[in-house]
Amino acid sequence: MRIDIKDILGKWKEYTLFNDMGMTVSVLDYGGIITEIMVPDRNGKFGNVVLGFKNYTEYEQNHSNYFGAIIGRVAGRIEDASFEINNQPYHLEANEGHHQLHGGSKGFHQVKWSVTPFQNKKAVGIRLDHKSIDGEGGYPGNIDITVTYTLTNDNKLTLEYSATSDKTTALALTNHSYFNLNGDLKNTVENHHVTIDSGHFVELNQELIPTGRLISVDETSFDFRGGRLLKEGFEDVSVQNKIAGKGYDHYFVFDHHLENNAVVQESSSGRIMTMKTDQPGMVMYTSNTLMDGLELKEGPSRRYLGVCLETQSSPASLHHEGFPSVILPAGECYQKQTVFTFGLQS
Ligand code: G6D
Repeated sequence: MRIDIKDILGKWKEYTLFNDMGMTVSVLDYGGIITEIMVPDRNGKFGNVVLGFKNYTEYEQNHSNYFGAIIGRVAGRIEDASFEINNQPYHLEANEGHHQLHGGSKGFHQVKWSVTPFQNKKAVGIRLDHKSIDGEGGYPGNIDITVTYTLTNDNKLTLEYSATSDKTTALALTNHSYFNLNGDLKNTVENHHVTIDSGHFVELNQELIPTGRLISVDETSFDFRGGRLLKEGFEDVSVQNKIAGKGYDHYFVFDHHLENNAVVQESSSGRIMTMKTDQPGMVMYTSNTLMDGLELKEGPSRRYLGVCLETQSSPASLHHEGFPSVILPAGECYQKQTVFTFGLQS
């Protein structure tokens, strides 16, 4: 196990974590961006299973896809870029129409995090720290945030998020990696077989804003409890698939009935990725609006090239009852964990 550190563009650092099995995870201090994850296929050939730019300056110049980045203060869309806490209204920066997406332009995806590498007998990783000041982006509270990426020899990548605020505020942190288990962008994720332990998802309106309704997945292309190919939601599209741009961009509420909250498999490579989290749900986004022609590490971008599993609570809770809350009371500790495990199908 080891950590290599590279200077990037004279202003950032990239930390590459190596375990003893050959798996590597590379992360920038800028945005906490995961730039590469190398895992083997069934023939032992290592390939990169996340989307990332070839030219790193693009991470700063083109935020619109949030490749690999830490997202916050609140991941997802906040309707009308506003909310109330204890009858106190807060007006945020509206960076998508009159709504806020992914914490606004001052979101955590564009922060240079303070990084501390660590290593012990069982693990190698980095701790990323950032202080978000009261009023930043319109949010209340001075918040100290720590995100930890840990790699172990069982090919698990553990993402841990902790934070405390001196005022009651809204917080929903996640990571916005786009996974593609084909490896090296050989194909889109249409052929990915996905299982999600969820019986309900959040209905969206035409602006991708939650309507306040939870919809049963029964008899729909959103029922992943028995597993299904992602392309079924790209072709035989329901109204909700159409609203998302002929795919998925929806929050799934976990039932916690299955061993894993989600499983992604790709048959030609034999790769499998399981995801376990203590979060109440996740947004699955299938890069429906990923534009063509961006220069990624292994080739040009195109639609459906990656699938994001953005574990989080739901910002719909700021405007509707019955959704997993994003409110963090003053002085309470926000503590969340998501584990991605990479392996081969038996
Ligand atoms: C689109 O609606 C989607 C978001 O969910 C995603 O995070 C973003 O692209 C990258 O806006």
